[in-house]
Amino acid sequence: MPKKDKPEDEQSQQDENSSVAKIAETPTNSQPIPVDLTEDQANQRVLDLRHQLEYHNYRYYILDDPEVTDAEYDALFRELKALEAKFPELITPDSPTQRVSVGGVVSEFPKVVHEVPMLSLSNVFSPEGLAEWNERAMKYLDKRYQFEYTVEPKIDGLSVALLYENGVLVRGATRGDGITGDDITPNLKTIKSIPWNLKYRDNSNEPIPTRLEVRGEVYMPISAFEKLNKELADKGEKLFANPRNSAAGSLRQKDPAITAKRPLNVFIYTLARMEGGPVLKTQWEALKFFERLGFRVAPDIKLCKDLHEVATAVQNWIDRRDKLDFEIDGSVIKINEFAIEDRLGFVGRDPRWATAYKFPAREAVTRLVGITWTVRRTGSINPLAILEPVSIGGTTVKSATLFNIDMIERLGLRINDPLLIKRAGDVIPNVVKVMDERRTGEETPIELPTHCPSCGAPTTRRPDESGSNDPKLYCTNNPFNCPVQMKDWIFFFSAVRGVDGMGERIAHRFFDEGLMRDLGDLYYLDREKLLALDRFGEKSADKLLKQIEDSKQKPLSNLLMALGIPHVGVKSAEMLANHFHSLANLEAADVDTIASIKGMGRVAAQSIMDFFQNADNQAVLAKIKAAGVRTEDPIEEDGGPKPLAGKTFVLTGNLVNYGRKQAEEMLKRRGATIGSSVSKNTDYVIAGAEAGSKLTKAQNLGVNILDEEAFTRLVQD
Ligand code: 3BA
Repeated sequence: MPKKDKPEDEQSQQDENSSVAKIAETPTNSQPIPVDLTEDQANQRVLDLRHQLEYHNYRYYILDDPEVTDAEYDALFRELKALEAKFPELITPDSPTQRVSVGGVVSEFPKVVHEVPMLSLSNVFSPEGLAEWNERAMKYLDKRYQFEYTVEPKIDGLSVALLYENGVLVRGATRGDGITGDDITPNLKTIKSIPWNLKYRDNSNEPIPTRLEVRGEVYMPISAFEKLNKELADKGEKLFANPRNSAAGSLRQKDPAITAKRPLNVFIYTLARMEGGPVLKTQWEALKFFERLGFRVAPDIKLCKDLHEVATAVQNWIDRRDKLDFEIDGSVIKINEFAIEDRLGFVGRDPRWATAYKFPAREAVTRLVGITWTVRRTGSINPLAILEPVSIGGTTVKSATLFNIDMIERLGLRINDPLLIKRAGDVIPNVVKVMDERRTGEETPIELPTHCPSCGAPTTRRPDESGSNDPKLYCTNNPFNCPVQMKDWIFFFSAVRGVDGMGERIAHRFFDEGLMRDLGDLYYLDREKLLALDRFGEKSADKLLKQIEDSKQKPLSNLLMALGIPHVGVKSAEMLANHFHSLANLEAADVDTIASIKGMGRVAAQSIMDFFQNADNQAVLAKIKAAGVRTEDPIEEDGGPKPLAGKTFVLTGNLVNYGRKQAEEMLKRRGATIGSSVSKNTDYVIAGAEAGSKLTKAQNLGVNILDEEAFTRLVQD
């Protein structure tokens, strides 16, 4: 077993069990049961499965570091259940199927014995499975009985029990093995949504229960989990694999002050017992009661009249899964009436009156076949993990994002590594972690490209422009010398300009076929040449040319954005357009003027200067202008004429009759641009009393200098 950063006692506990090491080599060998299995063979397999399940339970519940996916665990569990059903004489009281949980509880928290055991839930995986569960419950009672059901989201967190005496929270505990849990009252008290004192939120005078135990799920919102991992990464600390693990890790802190800093939350979903409160007859009433008492209950829980409504409600949760800020791994269906629950009772550890409809797994383990390095328009060279194809929830996954080279290093990634992959929604999957225990010894290091895969220039490593700490690999060539950078830039430019017909493949093709060398060529595409291209029909050619023609009239901010100037995003493109009104004004501006625009940094200003001073870019811009592309916005008319349009003014010293801001406003209203420092691009300096170095600089550069009297004449009309 690989040594993990776990305390001594946990580690030795693992090593003592020699079967663990054996299991670890083949963690998920779940198999269909052969029909002609002898009892002897079945017994062998049952023992093997129990060892495996026990081990994985320990990894999951105690170490919070599972080695198999939930789906793989479920498969083993189902195989054991099926074998025990076929050979009931093999069932032993200590089988994982007979117990709530297995494995010792490793902790120094005080123990709590749950007076009402915390049970578990049976699983179904399909509408048919759900119908079978329903059938079994019906059979157990009276077939003609019409059930009502509640449908809840199944939060992927940790079950906890909260005990209130006379409305005061006196104890909070983990589920543990269902019989005994940990007393983590101080930690649970740090969770803002757990009330310390109960009161009726509708101001009812009903008595507060003298004794009340509710149970629910503690979880970490996905957004908070991502933020936490980012902070841990910045500090170079070990990351949590998923929100559930990070919630578990946060709850298990010995120091509640640490728990308090973790954004945990809770949903309450079941009543364990109550004394001195109202008589509640159904799960629905219980949920409403929880809300009245100030507990947090999951949103959109449905009360359903029949199985058809249940199926619809479940499907709703499947559809919403990717839009929620909490992870759900299924939906929980409960028979509403408590009276029926009591009559149904339990099978082993599972109540007959409830089941979990598990959603398709979104995780799978597969191998890293290789890395492809993709060059983007900014010159960044990004890794994409090429995977041995694996099916996740019905979709074949062949690749995963790695974001940046830092991720490769942080994961300790090697070629051939067994990886845990997670796919959420339609987005391209993520690598969660390396399954260290499944390494075979055939893993080889990943070599970062020393040269650009597109142009062969040396690569360099630096933080990306977002200002994050993540280093990226960059090509040292500019796009005019690096084909893939230019192709991606052409695609980006066209996309921002709204030329939808210019997809990534077409953009690359036009470049490869010599129709475009740079962005400027977009406006010079020749219809005949387009038609000469293989598989390019008249219809698509005309549509494309029309889109390009239409795009010429887009506002200045769109053009600035589309140019892809480093550090210029949508917001700054708009600020630049508002301030300068024309490309020509911006091109003529000096770095100080640009930097002095509110919200514009010096780094961005310098980047803009560099962009416009580059001769290759100037040639592209010349083509764009010559094509009749709109490069100015009409100045917002506030009535007055704009005699100072295109002129840059710098103010220095104190004016007697005007405040500084007031003077600037008067100039701006007449179309002037205000700069913060003097350069050769400054048209006029307004010098008041006690003017300092700016005046000297203006004199040295030969910039026109106006005194207050001249200023007054300028702004008179
Ligand atoms: N409802 C988990 N068990 C749940 C009360 C029963 C139950 C759950 C549930 C047994 C969820 C098993 C552990 C346990 C409290 C036992 C839910 C969720 N209902 N909505 C039917 O959202 N994860 N889990 N927890 N007692």
